[in-house]
Amino acid sequence: MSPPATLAAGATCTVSVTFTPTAGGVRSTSLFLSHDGGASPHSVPLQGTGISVGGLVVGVPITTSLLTSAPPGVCNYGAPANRYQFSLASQTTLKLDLTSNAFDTYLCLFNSSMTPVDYSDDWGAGLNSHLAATLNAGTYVIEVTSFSGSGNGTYTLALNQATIPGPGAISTGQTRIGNLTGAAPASACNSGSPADSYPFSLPSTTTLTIDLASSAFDTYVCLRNAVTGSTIAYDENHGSGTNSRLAYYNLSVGSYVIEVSTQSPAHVGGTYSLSLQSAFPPSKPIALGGKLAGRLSTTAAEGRYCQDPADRWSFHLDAPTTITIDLTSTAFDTEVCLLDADRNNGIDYNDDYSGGGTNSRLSLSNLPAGDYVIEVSASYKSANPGGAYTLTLSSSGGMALTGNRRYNHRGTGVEGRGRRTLPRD
Ligand SMILES: [Ca+2]
Ligand SMILES: [Ca+2]
Ligand SMILES: [Ca+2]
Repeated sequence: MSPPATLAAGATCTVSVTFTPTAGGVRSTSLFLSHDGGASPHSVPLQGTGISVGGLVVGVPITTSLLTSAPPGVCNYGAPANRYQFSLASQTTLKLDLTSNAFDTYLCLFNSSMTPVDYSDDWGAGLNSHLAATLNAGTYVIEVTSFSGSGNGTYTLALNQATIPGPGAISTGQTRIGNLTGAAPASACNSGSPADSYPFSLPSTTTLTIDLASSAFDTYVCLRNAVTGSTIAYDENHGSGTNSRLAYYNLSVGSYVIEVSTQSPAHVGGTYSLSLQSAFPPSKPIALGGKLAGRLSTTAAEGRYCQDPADRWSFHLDAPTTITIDLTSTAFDTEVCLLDADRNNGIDYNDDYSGGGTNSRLSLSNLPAGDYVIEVSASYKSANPGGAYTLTLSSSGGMALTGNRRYNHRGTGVEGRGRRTLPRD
C-alpha cells in the first residue's frame, strides 16, 4: 500500500516497516497513521535494537574485547557477539583465525544477507576458531562470540589472504589450507574422487586426530600407509556438519599419507583446511565441583561414544573418586556419556535419569584416578538436536545408580539405541 490509500469499512491492510538504525543500542519511535475516520492519527510504538558493525580489512588483525553485555548475535543461539563487516573486490581465498586466552572462541561467517557461510568453534588442539574459504566479490559479516555465551575478555581476529602452495608434507601440530580440484590425482580410497595427498612420518607411537573442514564441499579423509598404500582408516562426517574427523589411538612408528577427497555430487572440490594433531580431539575443561552453561550446536562434531553432535568436556581425578555428572536442558532431551581420555573408549552413558524427566545423570563409584572426557549430546528421541544446557560434575556421590552399562555395553537395545555403532578408526 502506498499512501494515500482508501480502505473500505472493516477492511484491513498490512503496513511493512524497515528498521535501519544509525546507531547501536535500543532505538524507539512511533508509526503515525493519519486518516479521516476519527481519532486521527493512530500511533503504533516501534522498537528495535541496533547492532553496531565494525569494519575489518584483510591483512589487518584486530585485538579488542568481547563483553558479556555485547548485543545478541545471529549465530550460536544469540550469544553476545561483536560484529564486523568486510568487502572483497574480487574472488579471494581467505583464512580467518579467532584466538583468545580469556574465553572459548566461536566464529561465524555470513554473507551480506546474514545467511551463514560457515562457522568454527574449536580447531586444531585447542579451543580457538579457524576457517578458510574462497569467497566471491561482495560484502561479508563476521560474528565474534563465545562458546558458552559468557565469554568476556580480549581476543584477536585475523583475516588474511591465504596462499595455497599445493599439497605436500604435513607435520603434527600443523594446519594446511588447500584447494582440491578435478586436476588432482585419483583417490586411492574414495572411488571417483580426486585427492590431495599429505605425507607425514611418526618417529614414535602417537595418538592422532585429523580434522578436514570445508565450506565448499563435503569432505572425506583417509589415512594410508605410505609404504604399502593400504588404507588404515577413513572418515566421512565425524567433524562438524559434513566435515571429517579421524581419531586414531596409538598409530605405530612409520610413514603415512593423509588423503583429502570429496564426497560432494560430481566430486566437486574447493578450498579446505586440514589439521594434524597429536592427541584426541580437543575438549573443554570442567572442574570437579564445577557447574557450567553450554550450548550444543546442531553442527558440532560427532561424539565418540555419544554419536550425535557432541560437546567434549574433560576432567582429571587425582585419586579414586565417586562422581555424579548431571546434564539438564529445557531445549533438548539430553544424553551424557563418559569416556576414558587415554583410549577415548566409552565407560558409561545415560539418556533419561529416572526422576529427572529427559535429563541425564551418571553416577560412578570410586572412579579410578586419571583423565576423563564427558560427551554432551542430544538423545536419539530428542525433538531438538541441540541448544542450551547445564552440566554439573560433583564428587559427592548421591545414590549409586551406577554402573548399569559399564565398559562398552553399547547398542544392545537397552534404550532402543539401534543406530549406535562404534565409530571407525
Ligand atoms: Ca571454541
Ligand atoms: Ca563428509
Ligand atoms: Ca534424555
